[in-house]
Amino acid sequence: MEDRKPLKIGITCYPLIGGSGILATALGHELARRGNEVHFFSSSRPVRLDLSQPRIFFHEVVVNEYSLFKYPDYTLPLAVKMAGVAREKHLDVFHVHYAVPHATAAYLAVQMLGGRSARAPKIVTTLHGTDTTLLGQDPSYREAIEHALSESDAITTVSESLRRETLETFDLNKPVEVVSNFFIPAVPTRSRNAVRAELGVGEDEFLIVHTSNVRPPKRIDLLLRVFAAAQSARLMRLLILAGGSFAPHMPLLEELAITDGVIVKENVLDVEEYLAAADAGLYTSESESFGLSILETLFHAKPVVAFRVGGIPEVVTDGASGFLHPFEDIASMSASLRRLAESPTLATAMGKEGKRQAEARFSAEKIVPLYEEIYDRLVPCLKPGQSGR
Ligand code: GMT
Repeated sequence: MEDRKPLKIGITCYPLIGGSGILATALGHELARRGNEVHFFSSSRPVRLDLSQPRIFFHEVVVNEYSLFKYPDYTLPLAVKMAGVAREKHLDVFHVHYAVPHATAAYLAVQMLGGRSARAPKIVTTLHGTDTTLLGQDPSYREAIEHALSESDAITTVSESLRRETLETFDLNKPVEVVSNFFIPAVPTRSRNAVRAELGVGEDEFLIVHTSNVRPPKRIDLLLRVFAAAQSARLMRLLILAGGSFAPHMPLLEELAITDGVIVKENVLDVEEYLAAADAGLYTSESESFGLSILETLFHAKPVVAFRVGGIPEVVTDGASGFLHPFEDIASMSASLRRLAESPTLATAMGKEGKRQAEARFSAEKIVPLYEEIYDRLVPCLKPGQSGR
């Protein structure tokens, strides 16, 4: 870290609740802490971005709603903003998180700067999941994503599973590298008892936590059905930290008669104190390239019960840090929850093992240098005495 030349890096991401924006923000913070200058591009300040940190800058992309346009355009103002800042600040790298439309905007920005040359920023595109698994299959997007990836100088995915899917989906002219997600847990500001008191959950109750954007791939229907089937001698509660409206799922809560057991909190930005106050995590996604929320749960020493889909088996070790089950196997999943609820010793031991594995494999110290190595490989070396472009 000490003997490398700090770089000027432009990070483009979505600003609101979503794994790719959260990861991009944490990466920017770490890169700046390590001496790099980091410029964020987004339509509003990413929710977790701390602008008081040295070497962090934010460039808002303003979308004009011209009356001629039926749909506002974001890609062109983003590209123009990226080109303008790169020109003025001499950026070395554009690191875009989530291909659509960020990788295309980066390509356009480089074209506006005169095309690929030693002076234009290098483009690193990190695929996060649905940009490959959903949009990559959509005929209206596939070719544009493939083009932007082919014009990127490096492509990364957040798991081996997403790498395989990317290679199956797109015809690419360069390798796809895996750089896993990472997480830095915050120190909770409230005690477990204080958080449980706020939720109305007793110390002896088994508190299961689920945190997600509650969009269709998260399969909230299965989440509720697993919880409904899991009731045991020990009182169980399910806390859902929803990064969006939970209203569409309320009828199923009532149909399953679990309204009293389920606590829903919408648009919670600071999920960590709730993770720390829980006893286990439950995730029922039908596809998940990595599962950043799952990693956050492991970092708070809670065992995770999930389906064996996508990149989740790269994050959770079945039988050690949690239990993985075939997709839609509600009965075996609810049995695992009961097992954890009825054996606090097992739940604590698995939680500790999950935290140990998460720290060993997905810490910032381990992952962030992997991105720096990619940047350093792409950016032309300066001669001694030169400070930057
Ligand atoms: O979960 C989402 O739909 C949001 C999406 C995103 O790009 O913000 O999440 C994806 O990226 C996360 C960060 O890399 C991954 O942890 C999630 O697994 C991934 N989601 C899916 O693959 C469905």
